[in-house]
Amino acid sequence: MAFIKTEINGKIATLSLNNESKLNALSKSLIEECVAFFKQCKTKKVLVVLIKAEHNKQNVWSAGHDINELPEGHRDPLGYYDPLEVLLRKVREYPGPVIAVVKGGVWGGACDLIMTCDLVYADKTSTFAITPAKIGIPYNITGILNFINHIGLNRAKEMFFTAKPIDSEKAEKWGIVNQILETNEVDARALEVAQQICSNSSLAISVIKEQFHTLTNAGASLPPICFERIEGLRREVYDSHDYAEGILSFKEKRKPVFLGE
Ligand code: YXS
Repeated sequence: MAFIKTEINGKIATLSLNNESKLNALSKSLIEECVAFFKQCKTKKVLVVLIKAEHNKQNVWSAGHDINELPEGHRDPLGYYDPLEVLLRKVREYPGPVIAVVKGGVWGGACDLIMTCDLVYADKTSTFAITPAKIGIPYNITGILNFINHIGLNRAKEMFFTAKPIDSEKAEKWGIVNQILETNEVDARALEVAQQICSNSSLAISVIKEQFHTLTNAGASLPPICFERIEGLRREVYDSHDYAEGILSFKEKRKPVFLGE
């Protein structure tokens, strides 16, 4: 594997993001390797998957969706088959707990990934930011619902509207993470929890995980006209000047000049 490191040890597997030159950005190639590994874990009846990231000098756990792979306009950047959305569904659907082990900055779609994991253990240097507004991107329904379900409406709005990182202390208070620990304690704590889980019934756990997922989505019925209006609004954004400018400014390493159109 070129973009992830993997290990399977009995009922516990470890997947480590390893895309150093792009700060572990969630590129299509990296996600294809993650999806293949989840399939391997299922075949080998792994119950718990730990998701970590190889350290880089910028201390970034993951810089989120690979911006270079976003369409440059006139196409939904976060459609159902977008690699990021495929990865989030793999985590949600895996028949066992997926535990994120976080050290450093978590950006954009990687923050959605963390919020999709079943448990999160992080160190004091960890920060969490969801940044579509900073890049001019229309986030999608499942992603926004994920944040609302996790941290509530006002906090989700603050994260989306400011696009600013939330520090580890606030992340623990808001329930983004289960526990904040010293950097040299995070891995051991996550492994301890994984081992505790593996001492229980894997069948009961996989059914309970499915129940959690079904129940958190139970109230989210959306009349077709509302869905269509949201998709129309999102198209206005990804057809806009600001969307193209957000991506171009990142590539040109300059501040974006948004016009609100
Ligand atoms: O210029 P080189 O080739 O050295 O590459 C640079 C960056 O271009 C690259 N890189 C990325 N490449 C693709 N996709 C990314 N998301 C990405 N982020 C970084 O990594 C090399 C080093 O980055 P650099 O020089 O900026 O490092 P830094 O220490 O000055 O700053 C670190 C960050 C993380 C603060 C900075 O790289 C940054 O702000 N990255 C973008 C974080 C972000 O907003 N991610 C959201 C991506 S879009 C997404 O996830 C969703 C679709 S949404 O936007 O809706 O949330």
